[in-house]
Amino acid sequence: MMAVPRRGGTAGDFPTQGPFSPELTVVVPTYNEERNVPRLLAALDEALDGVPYEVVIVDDASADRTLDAAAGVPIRGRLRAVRKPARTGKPSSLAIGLAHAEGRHVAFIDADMEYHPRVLREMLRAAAHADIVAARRRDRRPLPRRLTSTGARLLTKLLVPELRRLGDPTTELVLARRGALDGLEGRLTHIKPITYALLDAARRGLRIAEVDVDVEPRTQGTSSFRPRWVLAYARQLMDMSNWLLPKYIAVALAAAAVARALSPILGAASLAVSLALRYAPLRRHLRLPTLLAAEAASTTAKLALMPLAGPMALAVAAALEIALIAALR
Ligand SMILES: Nc1nc2c(ncn2[C@@H]2O[C@H](COP(=O)(O)OP(=O)(O)OP(=O)(O)O)[C@@H](O)[C@H]2O)c(=O)[nH]1
Ligand SMILES: [Mg+2]
Repeated sequence: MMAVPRRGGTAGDFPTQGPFSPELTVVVPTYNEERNVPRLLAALDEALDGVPYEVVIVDDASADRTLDAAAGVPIRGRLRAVRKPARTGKPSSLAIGLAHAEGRHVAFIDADMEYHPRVLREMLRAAAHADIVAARRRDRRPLPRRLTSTGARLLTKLLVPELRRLGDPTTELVLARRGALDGLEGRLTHIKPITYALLDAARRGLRIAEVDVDVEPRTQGTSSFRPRWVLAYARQLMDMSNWLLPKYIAVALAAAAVARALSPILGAASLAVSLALRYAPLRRHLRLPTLLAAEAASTTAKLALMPLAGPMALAVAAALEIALIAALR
């Protein structure tokens, strides 16, 4: 960690005498953002006029002059930077930033100006009545990026009931009371750490508020987005939903095989055995009415479609059952 020396002799308006206790720490992960960081800092400083704040930049061994560019911007808040020796990614950078944050509130914001820092002011206001404030995005980025984003959002709502009531659980911008994030430093390992933080808050019964924000496409520098992040998020989704779907599919297949073997002896009662075999190992994750509704819908679909679609009916019925298991929990 280093305090970034400032050119132009400005010492900042806030850290005058005694310990500096900022109202807000803004954590900014950077990788090759020399063109954006000065714009971001200037916009932050303007947006946070009158708020004692600090910025913690966590730079991942950028190949350009990101940190020098940051040091050249005179701002009123305190600027600190962590220069990591090697690139280990944005999630671990947020965790490092959080560990260094000394503000009463902490915000994470990207350096690329897709979210304009002026929204932080409104989020800080909203934090008076909430533990964590999430930016609900109105997306103006190009269609392919928007589609990935929308897909991730919808799947998250389908698979993670605790996040269903949020408009945008996959947002990349939050502002929280520092205390609401205590203990998260070591657990921000997923590709979308902010979504994980929101889930953690929801599970602990903390108050989550949302504020609308426009997202503009980046105009400077290059995106770090990689298609493999999509796969990494699919994994995170499984994790956040306790791997219910893969578990359910495995258990349902095993139960169906047992019920089939028993059906000559037990007749229709083998259906009850099949249901019991599915419910028993998963009852912590699944309510009985959910299982019964999914089974009823899938059987109806199978019977109705069989004459028209033959074996396809089995696939449709299975997909319906799985979707209902996810949606009704
Ligand atoms: N510390 C650190 N920051 C990173 C890394 N990769 C990206 N970032 C920063 O994380 C923020 C978001 O990265 P972007 O490249 O804009 O990724 P994105 O917003 O998912 O993708 P776009 O939609 O293309 O903008 C920016 O501030 C980047 O500089 C990394 O490996 N380490
Ligand atoms: Mg971006």
